[in-house]
Amino acid sequence: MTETSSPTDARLATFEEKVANDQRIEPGDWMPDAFRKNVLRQMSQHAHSEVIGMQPEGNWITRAPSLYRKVVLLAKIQDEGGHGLYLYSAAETLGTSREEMVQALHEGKAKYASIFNYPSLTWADIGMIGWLVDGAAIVNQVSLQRTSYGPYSRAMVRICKEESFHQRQGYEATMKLAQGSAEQKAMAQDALDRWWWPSLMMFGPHDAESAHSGQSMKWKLKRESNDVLRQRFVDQTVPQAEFIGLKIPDPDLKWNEERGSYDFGEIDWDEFKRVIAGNGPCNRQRLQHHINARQEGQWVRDALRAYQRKRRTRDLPGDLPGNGGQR
Ligand code: FAQ
Repeated sequence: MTETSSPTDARLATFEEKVANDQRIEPGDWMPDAFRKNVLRQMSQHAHSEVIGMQPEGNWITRAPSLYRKVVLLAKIQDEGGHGLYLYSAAETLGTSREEMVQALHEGKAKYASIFNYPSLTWADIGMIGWLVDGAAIVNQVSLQRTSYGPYSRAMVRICKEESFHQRQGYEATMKLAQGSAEQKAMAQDALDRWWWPSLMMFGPHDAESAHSGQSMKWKLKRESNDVLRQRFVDQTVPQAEFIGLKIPDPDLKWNEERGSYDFGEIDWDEFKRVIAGNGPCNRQRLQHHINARQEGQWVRDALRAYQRKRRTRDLPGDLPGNGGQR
């Protein structure tokens, strides 16, 4: 440290060195406020997405076409709830409680992924959510396994394992429809037509328009840019659609030999902006459902708190056997 440098300079230097050396920033480490704010913003958005994302799929649990499909769907939706919990817990290490994050969601101050503001109209939409939405989520999350904030990175490792199963079950369900009757194939194509473009929007605005990307990439919070990840998703998904005989709804989609990638059409950014501003087809319904569920579950949280208070005052009807009186 030079004579003129402050303790903050030294802590900043340590932080930057860790990032440069690909070490993880841990909750007890000093970090710039802007870093803390940005990680929290992204993680809370991610956690809310996992939880709100349960709604369009939950819509089909009672109408799944077979017991097998119902069991798979139930397991998948429970996984998504679990992902939300890992992410809220990881985000809480930054000093903001889950209550505060949920409050911000309900007040419209925190976002969640735009895709979940679209309705799931037919059973084929459930296949599409697994194949395309989880497919897009994995492309992003594989890269986030190396994010610089330790708890986020570790949560991602676990989440990615489960998302792979989600993508595969969605693709398999879609494949079955595509191989079925003419009506079933048409239903799958209709769902692909409706979910394709919103899936591309999941990756966020173009890099040049992305407010946070520059700084997030410098901090290695984001490892790859929105456009790079979107292109990877297109390149891996187009052959999957061809394999099952479905057509991607994009007249500009074309293999580019020189780039070794697909060229594809422009996203309707006005639609994207409308949806993230709260005016998509289901925004109000999704948020209201979450608010209602939260209110209906209040008694459970109250009962847990009352139990915790009792434990603290040791005013319980007896100890658990064999624990030496420890609670
Ligand atoms: N939707 O500067 P950027 C899943 C906002 S999990 C809504 O580029 P950033 C599992 C952005 O927040 C899916 N808002 O932002 C599942 C910012 O606004 P703010 C969720 C969006 O953060 C499957 C503004 O636009 N995954 O699907 C969207 O650098 C099936 C400017 O954008 C994650 O959240 C959008 N699509 O990059 C569950 C992954 N895009 O905050 C159930 C983690 C952008 O300043 C069923 N997140 N915005 O008010 C990320 O990787 C990043 O946050 C991006 C956006 C890439 C989403």
